[in-house]
Amino acid sequence: MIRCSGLSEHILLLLKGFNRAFGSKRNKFGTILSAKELHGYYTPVSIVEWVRQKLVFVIRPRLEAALPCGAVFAPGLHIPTRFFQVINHGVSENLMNEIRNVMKEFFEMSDDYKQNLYSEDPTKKCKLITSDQRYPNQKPYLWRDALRHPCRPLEPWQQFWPEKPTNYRECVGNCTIEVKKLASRILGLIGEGLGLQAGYFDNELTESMLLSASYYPPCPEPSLTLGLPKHADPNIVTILLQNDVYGLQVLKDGNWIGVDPLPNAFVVNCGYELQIISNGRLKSVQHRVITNSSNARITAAFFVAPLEGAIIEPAKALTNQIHPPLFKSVKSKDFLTQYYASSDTVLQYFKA
Ligand SMILES: O=C(O)CCC(=O)C(=O)O
Repeated sequence: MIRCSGLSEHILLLLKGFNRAFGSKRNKFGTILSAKELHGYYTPVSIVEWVRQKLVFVIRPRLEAALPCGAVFAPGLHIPTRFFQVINHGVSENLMNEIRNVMKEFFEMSDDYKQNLYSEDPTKKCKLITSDQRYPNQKPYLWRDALRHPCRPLEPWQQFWPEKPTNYRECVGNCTIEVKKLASRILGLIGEGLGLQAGYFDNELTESMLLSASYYPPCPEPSLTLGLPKHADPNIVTILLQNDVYGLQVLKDGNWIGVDPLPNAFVVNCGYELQIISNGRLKSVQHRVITNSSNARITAAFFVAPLEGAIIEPAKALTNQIHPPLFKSVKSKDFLTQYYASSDTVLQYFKA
């Protein structure tokens, strides 16, 4: 029988200011910097300016009103470039709460129901996976359950999504529509910053979307586990909804930097396929998730991705004699196959 990690025997404590209280210290997975140490990296900038100037660190909007989508860098954050949080993004607070609740309800449902969705079949599109099965052989041990399924195009996938909680399909469907709109706006700004023609990403480059909802239960031995190991995403852009429990960290110059959850913010990060299209100007950033002993962390990651047949290559407008293409053209499907075989070394297979 599978043991989908349950929360019931644990007491929920609200975790606040966890990262700030951390200070700078080393654990077996690397150095964790405190917010104070990161203060010098604080640079206000809009998304367009950020991409244009290729700034190293981005945090807040200089001119909130100048952002066409109204999305702003959330105040008070210290996150390396290509990884940022947006607030005022247009997705309603109600919908964000609904999706958090529906995911919580799903992961806390009985194993009897969830085990029907569980699968180790790599070809199965809608499935629940858990780190338990491979636990004895993992290094480090992983501590996560995840529900993954394609969510765009809505048809034909919606029929394969969980039937319970009863509002799952409607809620995830609505959220997918809103997240897609947000992704289009953000990619519009990124395209503008790169100097690409308007609507560059409004096509097969962003027509697919995968949802990966993660549940990281409280862990009795956080120092021995990770929720997710170090990795960078393969796709165009990832939009992540977190609950209020800290766990996400981003790698910058050998240091792990915590991404404190902000109320109703989405975390946005670039994937390898955007790195190729931008001819290396936007780099996919490695990140990981740590565990904690008190609170369950729940997240929903929407991976905005190209259709399988879409060609991924450096945008013509970004290459010339001085800036030759750094990458070869590749079909998105073939890129993903290589990514799953080689993970963080994937780009070396497609160097021009
Ligand atoms: O759960 C998170 O905070 C990050 C999820 C993530 O990185 C992933 O699903 O690839």
